[in-house]
Order: sequence, then structure tokens, then C-alpha cells
Amino acid sequence: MQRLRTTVARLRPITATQTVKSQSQARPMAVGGALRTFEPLRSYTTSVSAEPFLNGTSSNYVEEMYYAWLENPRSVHKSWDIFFRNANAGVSPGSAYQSPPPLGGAALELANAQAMVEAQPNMEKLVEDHLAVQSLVRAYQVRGHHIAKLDPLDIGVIDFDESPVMLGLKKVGEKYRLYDLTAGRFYGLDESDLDKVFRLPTTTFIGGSESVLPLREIISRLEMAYCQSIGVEFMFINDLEQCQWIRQKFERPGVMQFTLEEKRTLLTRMVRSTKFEEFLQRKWSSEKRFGLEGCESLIPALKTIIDKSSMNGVESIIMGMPHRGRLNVLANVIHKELDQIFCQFDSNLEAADEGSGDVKYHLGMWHRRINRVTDRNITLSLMANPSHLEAVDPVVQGKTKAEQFYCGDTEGKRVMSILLHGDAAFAGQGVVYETFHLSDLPSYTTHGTVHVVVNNQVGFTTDPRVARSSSYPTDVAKVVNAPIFHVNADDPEAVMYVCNVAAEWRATFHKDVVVDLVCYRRNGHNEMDEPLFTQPLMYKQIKKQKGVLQKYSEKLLAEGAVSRQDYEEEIAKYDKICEEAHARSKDEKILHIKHWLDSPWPGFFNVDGQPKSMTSRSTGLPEEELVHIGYIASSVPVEDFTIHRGLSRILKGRATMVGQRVCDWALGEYMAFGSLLKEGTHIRLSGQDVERGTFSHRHHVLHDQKIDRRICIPMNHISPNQAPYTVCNSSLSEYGVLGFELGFAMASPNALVLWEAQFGDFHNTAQCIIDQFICPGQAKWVRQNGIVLLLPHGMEGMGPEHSSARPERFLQMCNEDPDTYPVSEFAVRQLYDCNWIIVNCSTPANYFHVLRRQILQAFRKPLIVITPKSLLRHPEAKSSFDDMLPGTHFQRLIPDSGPVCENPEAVKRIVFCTGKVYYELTRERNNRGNDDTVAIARIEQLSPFPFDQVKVETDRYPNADLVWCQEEHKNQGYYDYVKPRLRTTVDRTRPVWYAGRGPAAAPATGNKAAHLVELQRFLDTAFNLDAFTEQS
Ligand SMILES: Cc1ncc(C[n+]2csc(CCOP(=O)(O)OP(=O)(O)O)c2C)c(N)n1
Ligand SMILES: [Mg+2]
Repeated sequence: MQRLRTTVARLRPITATQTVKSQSQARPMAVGGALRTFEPLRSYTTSVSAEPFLNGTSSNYVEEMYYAWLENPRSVHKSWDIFFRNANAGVSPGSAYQSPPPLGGAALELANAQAMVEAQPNMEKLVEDHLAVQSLVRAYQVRGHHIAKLDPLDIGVIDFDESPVMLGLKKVGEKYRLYDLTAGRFYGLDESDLDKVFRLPTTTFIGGSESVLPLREIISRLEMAYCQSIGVEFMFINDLEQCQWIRQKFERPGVMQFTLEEKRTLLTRMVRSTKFEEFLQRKWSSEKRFGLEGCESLIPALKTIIDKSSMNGVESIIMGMPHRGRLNVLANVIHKELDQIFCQFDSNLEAADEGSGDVKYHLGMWHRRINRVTDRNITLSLMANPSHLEAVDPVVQGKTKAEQFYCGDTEGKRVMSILLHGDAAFAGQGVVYETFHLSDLPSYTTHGTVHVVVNNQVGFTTDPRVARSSSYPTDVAKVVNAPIFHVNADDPEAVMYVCNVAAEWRATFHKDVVVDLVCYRRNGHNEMDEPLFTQPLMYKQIKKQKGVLQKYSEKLLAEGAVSRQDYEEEIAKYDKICEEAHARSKDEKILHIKHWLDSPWPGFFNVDGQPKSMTSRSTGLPEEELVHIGYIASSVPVEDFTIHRGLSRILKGRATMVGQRVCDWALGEYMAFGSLLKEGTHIRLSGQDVERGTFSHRHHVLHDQKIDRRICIPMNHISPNQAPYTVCNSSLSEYGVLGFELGFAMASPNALVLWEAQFGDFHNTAQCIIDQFICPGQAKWVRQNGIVLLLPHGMEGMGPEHSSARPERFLQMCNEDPDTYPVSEFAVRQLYDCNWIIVNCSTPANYFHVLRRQILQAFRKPLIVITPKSLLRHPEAKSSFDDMLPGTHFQRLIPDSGPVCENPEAVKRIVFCTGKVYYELTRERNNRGNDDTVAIARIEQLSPFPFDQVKVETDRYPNADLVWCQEEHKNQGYYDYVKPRLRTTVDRTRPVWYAGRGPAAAPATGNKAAHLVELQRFLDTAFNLDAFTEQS
């Protein structure tokens, strides 16, 4: 705990009389004076290289002169010319100076030379002193945050890699000399220089309108700007304009002054934030609520960001946040009715909606209101989220992107996102990094997110010392050059200031920014936890800590900014509001989860929130439309565009297929996308390498072979009034990108949003999005979502990776009862009741239909498509246009239409299968000549299970035994899912046999020969009509 972060404790303010009256900001300095002295000096072993002379990072007039000299050595005085030449040659600044050559006639030359020799020591000292001042300024800008008074508890758990910055006066002999602990060096300035006046570098704004200041004042102002309640971390940003912008926001004298009205508003917000938690504590002392105590200034912080953003034209803000302070944010930021929040504490409340619901501190909310400060409309939505910390981050980004997209907000001026984080989660969860990496990608950027970290310096029971390796929990943000504003949350005015700057930063540069609210957690992790078990010293300190409201109200009362009576009235007023809401909440008997919806879809459902139709329309298309889309898919619809020769062949092949009225997989997908676009449905396909397609089959983006970055997307040339098509290669992330697409799909039901995994097994790094959002989203949050997952799958002898999309996992999470034959066999009803749809199509036509059905049906369910690899080019995996014409549908089951139909009674076996193995089975059947004794039926839609259609097949072949055949290992694939359902279908009157690989730990063998042996073995079993006789 006592791992001190700075030497601040060793320093004491200098007492030397000040010769210049401080012009610094009106805010008082906590240390009392500008300079600190220290003795004895700690010895530092860390060697930090001193800043090299003229290294380009120090920009003052010397630097300007240096650049002028670089361009033209004659443009500067000769003495500087020599100085720079020597310095450039590696001579140290102190030795770089040489007297210049004589300038005039002999006598003059002599006199001048003499004068220069005499002036030399002064000149040298002058240059060195200015460089020293410049370094000093820079040291504060770079490392001032290390000694800012950020921690309300002052227990400093931050451990900096570098020695802490500390400027002070070190006693050397009789003199105090200015010393930089970090650099481990003297600045060449001493006490006697404190009252000397220095020209300020152009890289600082501390002078305000003055260009020169005494050294003492320079230091004082730097301390004021960088070492009070705000620690600004920004010098890693590699953009001079942005650095200058930040400098002027924090350095300009007097920037942190607030009007009386602003202070009162701030106090009111603090009252609400504090009293809300107190009220909950009073009423429900034994309920978990993950209160905000210790970080009450979060509420004014968020409100400030919202006010400022609204002022800058933002109309909609999408927020994501974890448990801490969530109820408070709902009440005081989103303005959820208090009675609706309070009634959530009543465990007897009956649920009015379908689904299992969720706990109160996970629910979302959507609210449009007038922003009182700006008098403009603003929509706020807080996304529902699971317990999994940070998982909601990419989802918020995706939803924000979608809203920006739908309102044509290409620069993020109208829609923005705010993400809240805990300190432990922000540092620990990889999805934070993945989300940051989306922030500047063209198809994923939301043009800047404001991140707010509730940095209470503890995660559950774990200290930061063992929870992260970085100094700050926010270091991850540096990867995108986001400025980080650390602020002591016990200083509400400082909090308000940085939040204003953060919102302005976002509005100006459209880049991410982080506000790190350094605070504490007054209670345990939740209100039931005992924090003293694990954080004894910290909590002793916390127990002594005055609440921030008390501190701030005392400050305003002392300043006379507010009267005691007004303050007390404000408290009483809010208490009354809470009490009245509490009384109303008791009348609530029913809990409507629908009232907690974060993404309403106006107009999509009927007034009762039900689908407008429960019939299934044909998903087929007229022939001329298929031909037209086929033509686009096989052409380059722009002039003078040179495509690769190999691609020309592919396009020619497509044209031939269109001529023959058939589709392969890629063309089937083209037909589905193209027709939906034409009908006005936006399509967004995202994932790694999706533009070309991992298997080089898709080619939705054509690249001009002669002109760099010239591309053509034929899918956007289908028809003049079509919806736009977005196809985007993503960053190499699954968790982040799938979360993003899920969020995009939440914004509107009228878009087909697809995420494709490079190989199906990679979806497991996005498991959290699948398990926590996609699978149970509707049950938890009554929120439908039509996202499509394309998961390449298939055992092709390519080894254990890349073989399995793990269909068993998805199937295991279906909400359907395997032991009950559905009362209603109505396919649409089944779809409506399921939590997600899982298909493994064996034909391009069926893939085409299922994609179209996804949009044409009147409700939304996630669709998991187990997609093929070798079938993309399999000569038999083609569909005739006949299977895609008007009147045709997605086939949940494809029955055998071969010779077995002629005499079904003679059929000895029905082999049920799904996906690619069908082609292996038919080939084997042909080879064996079993065409009239073994029927093969393909279950194309695994979930919801087509009980009715399976029954038709089992009834059709009354003398056949039932076999499930799969290429996956027995403990994987579909067997465990299908078997009980087949048994239920036949009322358990017939056994279900298994033909496939045995159980295994890995999805596939790494040995191609072994793969082929396994394949042949299970095909033998599938067609050996005696294979199961002994077992029966
Ligand atoms: C991904 C994930 N892992 C673990 C947890 C369990 N958990 C809940 S809160 C918490 C501590 C969070 O600490 P921090 O992020 O600092 O937030 P705080 O509670 O301090 O506000 C943990 C580990 C979780 N919710 N999510
Ligand atoms: Mg924490």
C-alpha cells in the first residue's frame, strides 16, 4: 500500500521570497508554493538518458533557429552557425560554442573578436539556460502527471517504470541547484536563476499573453497546470497540433474558472449522485447494488460530457458500462423513472414478458429528452450487458456505427459513444485492446469515444499491484494515441474541467479520449462484502475520508457560492423525490422488461410488440432478376478497370454458370445479397479477409491492377435505388469484431449483418459474445437480433485446426426440448420460439434461401450458418435456378429424390446427415450400388429441428433402420443433439445408429492418410447393412 509513487512526500516548498506576483490560475495550490526542495536526495539507479540537444522534440526559439540554420546556415548569426555545426557534430552544448570569425576590416575584426570572446561565456550560458528552461517545460508536460495529486486517499499505488519526475532544488555546497530527478541531472540553473526572465518556448501556453516570464513563475505555472488535481498524459501523441491543443487547454492561465451557476449545477449533481446511493442504502441495506460511493463525481462527469457534446451538435449518445454505479447512472444521467428502478428491488414482482430476464444492474435503457443545459433533444441509450466486464465495449461501438450510418453521420457529429470502465477490467480485459484497435478503421470507426474509468484502485479484492503490469490502468489507450486525463475524483471542479476538455477533444479531433477518475470504493465490492479482509490499510484510510459532497459543499459554502439554506433545501428536495417515487414503486406489481429496452425498433412489430406476420413467404426470385444479378457478379461495372487475369477467368466462369442457369456457392450468396440490396435492405459483411473470401471464392471487391487503392464493388451496381452494401475486411479480432457486428445489428432490424469467421473454430475467441449476448440475448433482455454468423467448417484432412466450427456447442445451447415432439409443427412458430437458428446447407440454393428468409421473416433471430470449404468448388454442389424461382423456399430437410423413392418399402436404411458429408455418402453409395436400398436425407436446418419433416421420412421408409452419419468425431458434431430428436420423432420405436468417427479430444487428425482411413471406415459402416445387427 505504501508504495509511494513520487518523491512528493520528501519535498518541501521553497520559502524564497517571490519577486513576481504569481499570475497563475486562481485555484489554490495544495503545496502552497511553486518550487519544491528536497534533501537528502534519494540516489537513483535507473539511468534515463538526458534529452539530447536539439533532438527535435524541444521547440523553442533555439529550435526554430536551428531549423532555419538547417535550411540555410547563413540565415542565423555566425555564432549560432558555429554553435549548431559543433553541436551537430556531436559536441556537447557546453563546448559547442566557438567564437565566430572576424566580420569586418582588420581593426574591427580584432575588436569584434575581442567582444565575442568576452561575450562567449554569457552567450553560452544564455543558450544553455534557455535550453534548460525548455527541458524543464517539457519535463512537466511529459511527466507532471506523475506527481499530480490524483489520489484522494494519497496512498499511491501507482508504480512508474521511470524514476518519478521531480523538479526541485538540490543543495550542492552552499547553492540550491535545479534538478530533475527523472533525468538524473542538473538543469544548469540554480537558485540565483529563479528570478531571471526567460523567453518561453512556443510549445507552452503558460505565459498567456506574455512571452517571457521569470523562472520562478514558469515553474509555478507548470506546477499549476500539471501537478494539481489533474494529471495530463499526452506527450506520447505523435501529432503536434493535438499536443498544442491539449497544452493550451491546461496551461493557459485562468482556464479552470467556473461561473457561480456552473458551481451550483455541479453541487446539485453531486447531491443527487450522493443522496441516491444513500437512499438505496437506507431502504435496502442488504441488497447488492454496486454503489458509487467514493466516486460520486462520476454523475457530474457524465453529465458534463453529455452537455458539452450536445452543445457541439450530438443528438444521440450510446453508452456502455459495468455494474459500478449503474443504477445511479440510470437514475441521474439517463433519467429512468425512479419508481421503475426502485421496484426492481422488490423480489415479488411478476415478470410480464417472455424470457428469463436479468438482474437490475445489467438492464439497458433508451430515453429521449431535452437536455436542460442546451435545450436540445438528446437520445441516451445504455446498453444492456452481461456480467462479463468490457464485453459490451465493441457492441456499443457497433451500435454507434450503425446509428451514424443510418443517419448519414459520416463524421460522428450527431451520434457518439461513451464507455465506462472499472480500473481492473480496463487493464485486464483483452477486448478493450481489440475495441481500441477498431477505433480508427474506416468501416469500424465511430469517430471517437469518450472513455471514463472509475478508478477506485481495487478490483473486487485485488490490488492494482498484482492486477496489472502497467503504471496506470489506462495505458492501453496509448495504443491509439488517445490523450488520458487523470483526475482526482474528490475535486469535482477538476473532474468537470477534464470532462469538458474530453468532450471538446472528441468534437475537434474525432478520436478517443480517456478520463481516469481516480477515486476509492467506500464499501466492499458490493454492499455485503467486508473490504478489511483484504485491504486493511486502504480501508482504514477510507473510513477517515470525508465524502466528496461534504468536501465540495464546504468549499462552496466557504466561498459563498451557495448558502447553507439553499444547500439543505436541495438535499431535502431530492429526498422528497426519492420518497415519492418509492411510494409509487410499491404499486408496481409487474415487471416489464420491455421498459428496459436499449434498442427499440419502431414500426417493426405490431402495437402489442408481436410480429406483423407469422406466415412464411417464398424467398425465390424471378429468373430475370437472377440473370441480372448473375450478370453483375460476372462483370466489372466500371470503365477502364484492369482486373487480375485469374479473376477474369473466375468472372467468366460465373457468366457461364448464369448461361447454364446454375449457381455455385459464391453465386448463390451473390443472388441473396444482390436481391436484398435491390429490395432496400442494407447488407454489411465483416470479418477477416471477407472481401475476397478466405477461400478466394467471393471476390466482392475488385482491385485495379494498375492503380493503387482503386477498387470496385460490383454489388453496389445492382440497381439505382438499391441499399448500400458494406463489405469490410476486419482487424484480426473475433471478440471485438463479432461484438461490433452484433451491436450494428441491434440498431435496426432492416439490415442483414453478417460476420464470417476465417475458419469456424476461430469463433471460440469470441465465445463471450456468443454465450452472453447472441444465444440468450432475447431471453435476458427481450431484444431480438438478426445477426448471421458464417462459420467455415469441414473435415478435409487439414489437421485439427480449421476443421470444426464446433457445431455441437451451438446445438447444445438451443432452447428446444429434445424429448418433446412439438405440438405445433408450424415451421414459423418454431422459428419464433427458438433462441437461434442453426443451419448447415448442402446446396447454394438453400444458402440463398436461408439468407433471404433472415430478412423476409417478420421477426429476428440470430442465424448460425455452418458453411463449407471444399463445397465451394465441388462440381456437384451447384443449384439450378429452378430451385431459386418464385414459390421456392428454404428446405429444412432435403429428402432423397433418387431411386429409393420408387419402392420405399424396400429401403433398408435411412442415413440422416447434414452438410458436406452428404456428397461423400452419395459417392460411396454410387460406388457400392446401394441406390435403391439406402436413402440419404439431409437435415439442413438443425435448429429448430424439423421434427415434422423427419417424421415424413421415417414414415416413408417403414422398414428402414435409422442411421445418423457425420464426419465429425462422435463427441462432437451433431450426434448428441440429433439422436434424441430422431428418437422422439419415431416415438422411440426404432433405434438410431451412429456412423462416424469415434470420440476424440481434437477435432481432427493431423495426418492426411489417417483422415482418409477414418473416412472410409465410417462410410463402410454407413452402408454396411449388417453393421448394427449385433447391437440390436
Ligand atoms: C470477464 C469478467 N471476469 C471476472 C468478473 C468478476 N468480477 C466482477 S467485478 C470484478 C472486479 C472489477 O474490478 P474493476 O474493474 O476495478 O471494477 P470495480 O468493481 O472496482 O468498480 C470482477 C473480477 C467479471 N464480472 N467479468
Ligand atoms: Mg476497481
